[in-house]
Amino acid sequence: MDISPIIKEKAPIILAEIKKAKSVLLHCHPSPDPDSVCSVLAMKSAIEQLGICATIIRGDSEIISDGFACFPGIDLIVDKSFGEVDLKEFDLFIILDSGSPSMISYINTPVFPMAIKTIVIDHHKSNQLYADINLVDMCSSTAFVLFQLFTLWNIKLTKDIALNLFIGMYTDSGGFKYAPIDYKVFEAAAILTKIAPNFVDTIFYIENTRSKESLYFEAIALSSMETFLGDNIAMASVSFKQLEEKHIPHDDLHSDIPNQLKSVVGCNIGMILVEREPRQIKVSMRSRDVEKFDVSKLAVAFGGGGHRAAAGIRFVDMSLEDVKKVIVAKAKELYNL
Ligand SMILES: [Mn+2]
Repeated sequence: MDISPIIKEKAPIILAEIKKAKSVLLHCHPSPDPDSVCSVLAMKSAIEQLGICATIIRGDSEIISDGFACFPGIDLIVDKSFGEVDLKEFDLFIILDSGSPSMISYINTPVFPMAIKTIVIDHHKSNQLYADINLVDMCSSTAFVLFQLFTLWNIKLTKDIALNLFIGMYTDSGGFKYAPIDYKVFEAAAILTKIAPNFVDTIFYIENTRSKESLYFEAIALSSMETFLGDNIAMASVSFKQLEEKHIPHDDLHSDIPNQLKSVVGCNIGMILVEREPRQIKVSMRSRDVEKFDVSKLAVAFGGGGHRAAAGIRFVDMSLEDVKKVIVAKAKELYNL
């Protein structure tokens, strides 16, 4: 199995830090996706195999999606936000799948360096390398970075670890279809699915636990579609008022809308603007041409982050109309439209 050179270089350094620790803290990032949750669950199991304690906190999001109920170990996540943690109880914080301190907590953003040793393990191009030790490999998922680390550390891939790693790799790559993806990911997937053949049931469960509110949300979003800059940008937007009218909770705001928008020929960037709270707007973007339309550039210009193909931004104290204007103006400049 080919292992990425940067992972080979950092693997022994990170392992030495874990072995020195007595108690390790792990977190789910705000609005956690399966790569965030499955990666921390797999990491907790691996750390425990090494004979060391590990605690996962749920982080900013009050509820973890119903679709994740079948992830092995999900019940072990402690119901605490980052602000509720006493750092004195830990001597190492391993930060997974989080490109910036605001992905540890948006509500209670930590300041670095922290009072305890910190390690970042991530795959986001925009990662700010803010911890004491940073391992950022720009592959398809954090779970895939962990698969390689665990191989080097000789961690036994139990059925639970294998299922969590597989689900993180599968979902973050859109079902093995988003770049960067190559034979190495499939080699890893082959090893993991041999150990955890029940992966199909888990995928079915994730994809078939939708609420009707999440469909209302998609309906509102799609019917709001507008295009800008000669159709290069296709944008959907949903206001706080609309969320209230249909009683749509924050939990149901995940969607595939930006991907659907960028699937139209000529629409090179698909994006959705959601006013989650009055005048607080979350933007998710997808690119259909990562060479010409690297959306991480647009995100970083507004303090956001992500990858060339998928990125996000949060705006505070701005109206939907103003956010649209500033994004379109910046896109015009960045992409010479
Ligand atoms: Mn990820």
